[in-house]
Formats: sequence, C-alpha cells, structure tokens
Amino acid sequence: MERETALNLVKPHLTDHRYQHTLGVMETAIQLAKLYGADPKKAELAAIFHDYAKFRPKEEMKQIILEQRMDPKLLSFNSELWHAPVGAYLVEKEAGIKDGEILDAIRYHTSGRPSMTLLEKVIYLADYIEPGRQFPGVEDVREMAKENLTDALIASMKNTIVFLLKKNQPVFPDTIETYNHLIINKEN
Ligand code: DGI
Ligand code: FE
Ligand code: FE
Repeated sequence: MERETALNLVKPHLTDHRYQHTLGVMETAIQLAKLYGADPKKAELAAIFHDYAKFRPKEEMKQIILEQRMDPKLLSFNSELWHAPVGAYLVEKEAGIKDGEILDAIRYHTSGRPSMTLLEKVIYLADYIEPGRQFPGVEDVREMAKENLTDALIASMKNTIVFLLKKNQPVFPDTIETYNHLIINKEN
C-alpha cells in the first residue's frame, strides 16, 4: 500500500495532534529501519497504522477483546493498552493489511512482548522517541537510539515502568517480561 493511501485511511480516525504524532512515528521508524536493517516499507505502514484504534470507544474495544479471544488479562489492566491489539485486528479487517509482521508490530507497540522482532522494536522505539514527544529523559533515549537499538528499547521500557510505578498504576505483566527478557539476553 502506498503511503498516501495509508495516511488517508488513518486520518479520519485520529485527532490532529495524534495525526502529527503518527507522521513523527513514520519518519522515525523509517530512519530506525534503515539504520538497523528492518524493512523500511513495513516500518512505514506499521507506523502509519499503529494508533489506528486509539479513539475507539472502550466498550467497542472490550467487545473485540472478548469476541476475538485476545488475552483476557488485558481487561484487568489500563485501557490504554487495548488500542494496540484491537488496532491490529481492525487494521486487517478495515484497511486490509494482511502482513503478519506489520500487524504484530501494531499489536505489541504498547506492551512489548518477550522476543520482539526487529520491526516490533523499531515501532516501539519510534513511538517513544518521535520528534513530538517531550517527556523527561526522551533526549537521552534519542541519543541511545543512534547507537544501540536494544539499549534504547530497555531505557524506554524502564522509563515507562517507572512512570507507571510513580503514579501507583499497575504494570502489565508482558511489559515486565519484555524488560526482563531484554536485560537477561543482552550481552554484558
Ligand atoms: O498510544 P501512544 O500514546 O502513542 O503510546 P503507547 O501506545 O505506547 O501508549 C502508552 C501509554 O500506555 C502510556 O501512557 C503508558 C500506558 N500504559 C498503561 N499501562 C501500561 C502502559 N504502557 C505499558 N508499556 N505497559 C503498561 O502496563
Ligand atoms: Fe499507541
Ligand atoms: Fe503512538
């Protein structure tokens, strides 16, 4: 699918702010893909569609999680997590994206998962460091992303986990497992 076609499919589902974020993720994901040897075209499409379901009503997302037999523990954690797996489902159904690697990059872009593929890592990180992001520590992660994909990914997951802990919020087990997996498997 061409970039313009994809952007036109996504735009009606997003606010202006979220659309600008999507363009930032797209540019960043293409750069990271070229730097680390992922497929830039798949990175482009996964980035364009990654937040496709961000503004779906919670009830609709909940129904999809149940009907499509997605991980039921999602429903016991922050509903911010839901747009990722629900997005993968809707992007296939409504936008006709069939590529499993692209759909997985969308599916795991919020929680992560142990043994993330290169494309999943690229999208996760691009979402975190795109130029519109402003939270504390992001500049350090942007610098790391130029040198080492795994180190930058660990730093971004760590920041997210600490952010949730500081707000007394639960942390989805897959996020913790992803962090553990990355740390344990990194050569020190
Ligand atoms: O959709 P975006 O805002 O672009 O970014 P995202 O899909 O990474 O969503 C991140 C939000 O999800 C962030 O504000 C933290 C929140 N969140 C809630 N619980 C968890 C979580 N993020 C992760 N990784 N793990 C959680 O358990
Ligand atoms: Fe998201
Ligand atoms: Fe996003």
